[in-house]
Amino acid sequence: MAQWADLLGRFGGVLARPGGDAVERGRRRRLRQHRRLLQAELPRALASSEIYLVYQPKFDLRAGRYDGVETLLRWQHPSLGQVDRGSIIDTAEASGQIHALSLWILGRAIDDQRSLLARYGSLRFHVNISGQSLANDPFIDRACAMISGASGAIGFEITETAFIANPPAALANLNRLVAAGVRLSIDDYGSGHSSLAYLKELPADELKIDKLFVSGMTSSNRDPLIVRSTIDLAHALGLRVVAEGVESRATLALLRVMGCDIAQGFYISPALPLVELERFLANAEHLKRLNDTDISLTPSRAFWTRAEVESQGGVADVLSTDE
Ligand code: G
Ligand code: MN
Repeated sequence: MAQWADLLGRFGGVLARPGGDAVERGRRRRLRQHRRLLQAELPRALASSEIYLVYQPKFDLRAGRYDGVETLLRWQHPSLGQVDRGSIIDTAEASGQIHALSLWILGRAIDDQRSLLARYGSLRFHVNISGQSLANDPFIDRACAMISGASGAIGFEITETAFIANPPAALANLNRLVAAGVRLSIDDYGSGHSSLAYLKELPADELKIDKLFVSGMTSSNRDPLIVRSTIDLAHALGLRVVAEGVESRATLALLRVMGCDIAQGFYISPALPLVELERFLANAEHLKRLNDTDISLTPSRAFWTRAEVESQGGVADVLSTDE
């Protein structure tokens, strides 16, 4: 009897879920090994050209021209292939390398911005910054010094993690960045990483609506209502609105009618290496395509309620485009 109780105690979990825990343990072990590998290789990869930056254009819907670019990190590993951006950031955060990585990204972005100065000097370069770095005074000192030497405007995209560790310290640092000319964007708004509480506190200039709500906007009944209300809320608070994940002409047209300020997404352009970004910016056909508002949608149509949208059978019905 004692033996049986002992066995149950030791193997009860496994008996209850045959194989389940072993599978989960295996998955976690592989994840840890993967992270350890990335962690060990990060410094080498930064010094080589395995890690590089790409830039996704942000299009100003009112002015009809490009407003800036978002800087995104890529790691083409020789044996692992393209490493997921989230894993790179998680690894750098867990191993104390995040400040060095963010400063490397900022430095590279400033260099690339300078190389575009002659033709595209007005483009603001936006960089994603971890909440850990925002709470770190030496990081902020270094970032402000670098930004004071930049040839153009810089923006930081941040999420609520900016506030988690030490809210007063983070706020003081954000205000220092703003004083240094940095525009702050609240990233991934609505996806669970940002909340209304942060809208009240952050000295931000811009709100980025998560692609979760934007990419399906013309095929969903609720998403367009959420997007429109968020645009109104942001405007009431004096924030500019960026919609990310714009994947179609119909979505761009709808956002324009709703008064959205800036659009970003595959329909405008995917993130591009610097040389391709330059080629994209110089191509007048793209600007023509993005400014083509020849779409049958009347402004009043942007102010539906859920009941109206549902009774019309969805937003797609009131949009007619020749995509
Ligand atoms: O949340 P953040 O702004 O960091 O996300 C940027 C990511 O979104 C990049 O990895 C980029 O490749 C991806 N992305 C950019 N444009 C689009 C788009 O139009 N649709 C989708 N699904 N993803 C996009
Ligand atoms: Mn971002």
